Amino acid sequence: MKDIQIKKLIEAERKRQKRVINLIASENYVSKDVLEALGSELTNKYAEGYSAMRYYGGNEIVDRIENLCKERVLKLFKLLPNEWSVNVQPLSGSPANLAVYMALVPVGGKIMGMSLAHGGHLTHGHKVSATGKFWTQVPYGVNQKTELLDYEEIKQIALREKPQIIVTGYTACPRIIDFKKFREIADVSGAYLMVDMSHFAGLVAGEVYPSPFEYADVVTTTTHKTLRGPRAAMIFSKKDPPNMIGRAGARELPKKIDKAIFPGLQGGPHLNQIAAVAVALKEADTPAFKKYAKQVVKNAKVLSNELARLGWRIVSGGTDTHLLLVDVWLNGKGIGGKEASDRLEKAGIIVNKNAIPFDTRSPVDPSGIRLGSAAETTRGKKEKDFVEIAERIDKILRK
Ligand code: DSN
Repeated sequence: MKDIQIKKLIEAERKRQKRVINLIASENYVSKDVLEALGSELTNKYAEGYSAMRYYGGNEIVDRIENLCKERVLKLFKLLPNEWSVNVQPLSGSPANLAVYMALVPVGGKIMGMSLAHGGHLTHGHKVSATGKFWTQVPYGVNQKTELLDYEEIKQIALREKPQIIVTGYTACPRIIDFKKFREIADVSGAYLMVDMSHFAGLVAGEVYPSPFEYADVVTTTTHKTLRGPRAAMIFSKKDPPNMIGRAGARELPKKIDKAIFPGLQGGPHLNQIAAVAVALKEADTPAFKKYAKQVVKNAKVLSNELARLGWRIVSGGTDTHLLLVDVWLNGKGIGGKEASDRLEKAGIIVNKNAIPFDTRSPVDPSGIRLGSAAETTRGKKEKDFVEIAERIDKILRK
């Protein structure tokens, strides 16, 4: 690279990534092949539209790439092409979620999503996000005592508020979601069911987390968390959702979603990204990836158990996934989330500060930190390494 300034900064970031212990729950390390596809000449091509329906010429090859990416993802998640459609053009998770609402919820309508403070995502209708400005969020949360989802309470909210769409799948909830219960709630309240599986998509692919596809009408996901691909996203939509038969436009979900992505929200797709996603999907469709996903969950459980043994409170009492939320404030007996995250970073352990449900502190200095095992598992760490990491975290936080 001739640009020495950028070259040096990339090198510095590469070294930083190698040096630290990365426990950011939403990050991972991609393969060299994924990086190669991202840095390829595909970035030069404009291809507004969809395969065989583009607004520019010269798309013979990129059409094949986009089609291959779609084929691979349907195969990975065991979906039949006559039942599910997938759009692989979303640039990232936020536009993917926005596109679903644009397609399915009239402006001013209701999105029922978990509140950010309990582990939801900004794009599940939070008021500072576009999704909370064009639509109204009907928030739900976890039970104060158990810190788990209370499906009866969620059902009551849905029946009372009659949202157009119910969103499940979170950024800071470490437990397995009962998608069947959400389906029942969506059915009795007449809502679409959307699962945002961004965090656990790799765990679904690795068969260590239940697949949401049996129950959802729409599934969105980013591709760069546990799925270990480049930064991008996808939207899956059911071609003929059984509960929607007879509802206006029921058979039109994929068409509406495709239109919402292009021309609704985006212009030309990033084909280098789509090719890199295809590479990651092939990598995920292997026995080695299944082994990896299993190890991710084992490692997170060890980290959670060890930190609990050392006296830290784990929100909801543990984890079923790659992530855990640790209450470091401990009602004033511990330290704030910001200080915890700063101290850990100084010692080379990267985490993010995070609110815990019913937090009494501010979002900029909350009571918790969120930890994830996906990135370090990619680097080959096993249970014994996570025991050591827990001990190091404990020492640093107690200083
Ligand atoms: N910020 C991502 C996460 O860390 O979960 C989601 O957007």
